[in-house]
Amino acid sequence: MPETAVHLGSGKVRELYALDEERLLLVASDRISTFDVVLPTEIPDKGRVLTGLSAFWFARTGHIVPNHLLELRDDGRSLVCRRLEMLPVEVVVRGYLSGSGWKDYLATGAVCGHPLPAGLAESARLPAPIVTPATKAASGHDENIDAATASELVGADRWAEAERVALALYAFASAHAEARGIVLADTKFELGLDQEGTLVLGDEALTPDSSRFWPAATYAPGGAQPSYDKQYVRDYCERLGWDKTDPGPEVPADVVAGTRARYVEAFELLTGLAFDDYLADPQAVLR
Ligand code: PZK
Repeated sequence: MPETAVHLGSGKVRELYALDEERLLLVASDRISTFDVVLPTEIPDKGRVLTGLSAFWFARTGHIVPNHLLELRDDGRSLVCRRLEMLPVEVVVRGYLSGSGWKDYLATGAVCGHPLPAGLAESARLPAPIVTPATKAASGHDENIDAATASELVGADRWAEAERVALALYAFASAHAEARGIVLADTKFELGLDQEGTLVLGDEALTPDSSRFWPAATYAPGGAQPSYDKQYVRDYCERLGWDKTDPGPEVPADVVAGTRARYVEAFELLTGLAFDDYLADPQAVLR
């Protein structure tokens, strides 16, 4: 009997379906967002790159925390997952000072309640990685909160466990990435509870959409770093003079091809697997 999937929701670039009471299907599209707007032009295979990377990390981090992955489908872009009760807090780990962390540091000298040394440059490596919780605000944007607020939302013991797991995942993945030429500046984890109340890693994990990937070769603190994957698209949009409101611009073929190549390059560096081999047999990423 064929499975019927009930559409539960759309993210900016992916779709969520219910397969049954216990299982969800996460489908990654080829849509790309920049400056918070989804562009009308797709990046071929982007969804497969992100799905393959997530599956790669899930297969290699089970010793740190269990995760929701049940099956990587042979289309290479969808994951069958255990249904969890998601925590109402996003768990961001930052190893470098960028984005909202840099803005908070400039304004207050701290990031989500973590005091930091004075005089750090934009994109500086932090003395040690920090966990900065966030919640989905009504605006749809993430809103940084402090650890006390996160503890109130999920309980102090659960928050302590989430912090410990997130730091261990970041330590594992950032060491792997940096050895392969990619700086994992920061990354966002979404955790949930299974039916036994065990903490489980959900969502996508350690992809360029849930993280900041920077090329290690050109890393230089003192300014914003180029994005490993989206820089061509951003540069094109800046050259156009687009006002960054919806709708975004169509992107020309050379920018699409360059961007696709960057996604594929990140996939190949991190997994050690040729992307064509992933397309031929997605299960290869789990071995
Ligand atoms: C869950 N989202 C985000 C929204 C998407 C994704 N394992 C899980 N159990 C229960 N809920 C979720 C998950 C996961 N992962 C994820 N919302 C709920 C989301 C829209 C589209 F693809």
